[in-house]
Amino acid sequence: MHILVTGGAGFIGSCFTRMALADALPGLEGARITVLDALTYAGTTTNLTTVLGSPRLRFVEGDVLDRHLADDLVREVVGDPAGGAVVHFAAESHVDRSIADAGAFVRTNVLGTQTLLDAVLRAGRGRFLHVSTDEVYGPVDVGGAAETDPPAPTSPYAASKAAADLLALASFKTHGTDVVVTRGSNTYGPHQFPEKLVPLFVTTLLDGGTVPLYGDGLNVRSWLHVEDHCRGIALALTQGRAGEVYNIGGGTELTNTDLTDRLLAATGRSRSAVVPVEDRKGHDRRYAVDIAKIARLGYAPQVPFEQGLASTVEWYRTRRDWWEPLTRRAVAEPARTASRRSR
Ligand code: NAD
Ligand code: TDX
Repeated sequence: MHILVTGGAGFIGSCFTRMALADALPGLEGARITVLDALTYAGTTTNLTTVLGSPRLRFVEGDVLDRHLADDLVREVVGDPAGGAVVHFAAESHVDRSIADAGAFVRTNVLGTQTLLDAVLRAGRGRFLHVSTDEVYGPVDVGGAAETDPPAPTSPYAASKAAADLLALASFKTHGTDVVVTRGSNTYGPHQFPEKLVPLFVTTLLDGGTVPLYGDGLNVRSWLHVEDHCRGIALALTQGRAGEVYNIGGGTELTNTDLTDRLLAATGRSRSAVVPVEDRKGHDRRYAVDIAKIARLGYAPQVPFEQGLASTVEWYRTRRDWWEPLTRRAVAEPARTASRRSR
């Protein structure tokens, strides 16, 4: 199989690429991967250093909004004699940035997804897996959102992802495109850009700084290790039914305060390192998904949270070479979102 992985230089897409090339994703053994990534502030080829020499990997720097490039790459992967597919990770992914400026979110997440769907339609075959998020359901008071629950997104980020989900499903219903959508929970692990809670707090605490806890700290998130997320995506890609949505969760629900306490313990810092700050605008209280549907395909999270968090903290402790250049860059150009980067 030949897979076009958009956003393959980012956090989850690069994990998917590394795992696929290590034959660690059941059903995708031997797959060839073409990564398409614009190398925005969130993408770096250093996430692919260990696999860049693989004869099964090709890296293409480019934008999912580039219709001609999308046509060429999609045609190439679906024309592979072993079959081809698109796994679409590329997105603007940080909620706070979408609150500050939603434009890049609409361009990449909505128009970019439609550009790829059009390319698949023109190619006439090939599965399109859209990597979406539990945030499209909006806040969930009790229990877990089921795939049949209607989208009710709150933030501009979540609204752009919900729009992309609906466009992907519309392509299935209208044109019969072979579309599958996954909706994953908050994902953590190595190689995550230090702006999301876990990597921001870990790197700041390791540096002796203070971390900003929004509002009362009691918002609840459900945590999913990045390798479990990738295994779920691979399962939906190989076993999922066309036109269907699959939630992917990790099962560990924590308030932000609980999670922060664990990160303080893991980095040897005290509560005085936590600064309560003004709440995020429109801050969703709780996300949670019901994973019964993908469990019926054989999915179960494999990484125990304590183990996954400990190894993630250890990764950041030992990989300053990875994150220090990124944090320096972010300090120099904080508001830059969709701009190109040199490698
Ligand atoms: P990320 O921000 O780490 O990576 C995004 C990647 O997409 C980067 O490599 C970036 O350079 C690339 N990109 C951005 N705009 C592009 C464009 N116009 N053309 C080509 N490439 C572009 O994101 P992530 O955390 O790895 O998330 C990947 C996907 O998973 C996203 O679609 C996100 O919505 C979804 N998701 C993320 C989480 C999470 O907790 N991180 C949870 C559920 C779903
Ligand atoms: O500095 C912070 N302080 C803080 O209290 C940050 C960055 C976050 N928070 C809170 C807000 C959330 O309740 O921590 C929680 C997690 O925040 P983020 O890491 O920004 O994640 P979230 O907003 O929940 O969204 C994430 O999960 C779903 C990803 O960013 C999305 O890409 C994914 O779709």
